Amino acid sequence: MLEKINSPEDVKKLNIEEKKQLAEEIRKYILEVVSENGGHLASNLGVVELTIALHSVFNLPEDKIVWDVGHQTYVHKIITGRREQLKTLRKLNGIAGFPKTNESESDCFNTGHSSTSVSAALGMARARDLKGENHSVLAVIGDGALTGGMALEALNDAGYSKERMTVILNDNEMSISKNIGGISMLLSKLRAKRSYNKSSDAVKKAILHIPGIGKQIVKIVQKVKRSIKQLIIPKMFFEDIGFRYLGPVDGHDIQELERMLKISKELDGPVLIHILTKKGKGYKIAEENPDKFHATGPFDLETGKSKKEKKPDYSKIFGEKLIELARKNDKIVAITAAMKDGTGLAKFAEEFPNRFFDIGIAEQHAIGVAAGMAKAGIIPVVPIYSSFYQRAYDQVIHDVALQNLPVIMCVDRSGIVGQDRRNTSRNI
Ligand SMILES: Cc1ncc(C[n+]2csc(CCOP(=O)(O)OP(=O)(O)O)c2C)c(N)n1
Repeated sequence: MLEKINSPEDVKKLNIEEKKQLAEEIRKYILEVVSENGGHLASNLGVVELTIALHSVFNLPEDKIVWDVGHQTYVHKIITGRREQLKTLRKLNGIAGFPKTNESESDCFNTGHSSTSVSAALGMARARDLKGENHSVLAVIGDGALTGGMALEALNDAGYSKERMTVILNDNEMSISKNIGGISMLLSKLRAKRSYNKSSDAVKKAILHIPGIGKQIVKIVQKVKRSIKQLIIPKMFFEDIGFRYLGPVDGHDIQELERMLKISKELDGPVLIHILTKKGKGYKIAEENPDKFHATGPFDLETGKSKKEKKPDYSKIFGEKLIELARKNDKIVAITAAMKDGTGLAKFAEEFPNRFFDIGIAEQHAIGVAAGMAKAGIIPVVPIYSSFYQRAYDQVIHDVALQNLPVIMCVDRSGIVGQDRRNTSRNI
């Protein structure tokens, strides 16, 4: 079936069973390409059904979808006429691993750095209204990216301004490693709502079968249920800041996703659809190790083992040296902006759990916190990829340098990372 998919129109023609089969074929194809070339695997396997549903309900390029980070757009690229090009992923002059406006008119906005999608989508929705146009605008953002300050600033603005737009929150409980923090706690409470609704539906069905009094009991139970629900389910954060909240929805159920997307299309004002997905879905080895398969080099499909022997790299050597220093000096702490593995801090986190802080995808906050700790006599070490350090330039200058504070800033990947072209300049 995949061979016949050359544009979103071809997806729209399929019935639900065919779409399910297409989902399986897309997974198989992505696995073939990524195991051969390397690339972002687990996040793409997690959004197959979502992407099929989006292209079934919306019409690109007229409608706009902004993908946060953009590492999960392989499925979108396959559906929007770039199936064969995907085979050139991570090759010289090959297809980009992220959305690129100069690659396809279906990519409406370049992304790479996290947490930008809601701002961009809100901007596009505002422009649409100013120009008297009528298309839909969506942002697809992960629960990890939602920990970034820019995303929260955007929700704040969007909820208040009542612009017609849809935010799809793709909640797989993972950033690159396990997502942590207050937002992640909030989402787990909202997820509980799904199991609560499911179990109460089952109870309702059972009671209705009691002859004679079934309906009456259900009515009483529903009244009690509403008051219990108020206690169990937290006040809806998203509703309180101005969004219509839909969900949580099973993010692997194409029909249910399409239903929700169609509802959101009809609603005025900002809507947030909370979908639950599994990172690595359909490939057991990635489901069990979503962090390892977030981004990977070429690997063996049967065993999941890397095809290239991994030599010690700068991040690993940095991590080992930091442990050595930390053993001698208990003032040393490590801070990461959701990049524990990438920056070589995983072993440090194991050995010094109380001196390790994953503060979410929030580089600016990482430096702010480090400045506070340094002021109070602690020695914070903050490794961040060079590209993402851009986020924290103001804090580096304003909070650290101008106060002459001893924060140890380490710049990881401070060279050309050829294969993983994320920046907007063509060859980086
Ligand atoms: C500013 C910034 N910091 C760090 C990263 C590295 N990074 C890429 S994806 C990712 C996790 C994203 O998690 P989530 O948004 O939940 O998406 P998922 O991969 O789980 O679908 C991180 C930390 C980034 N892209 N941008």
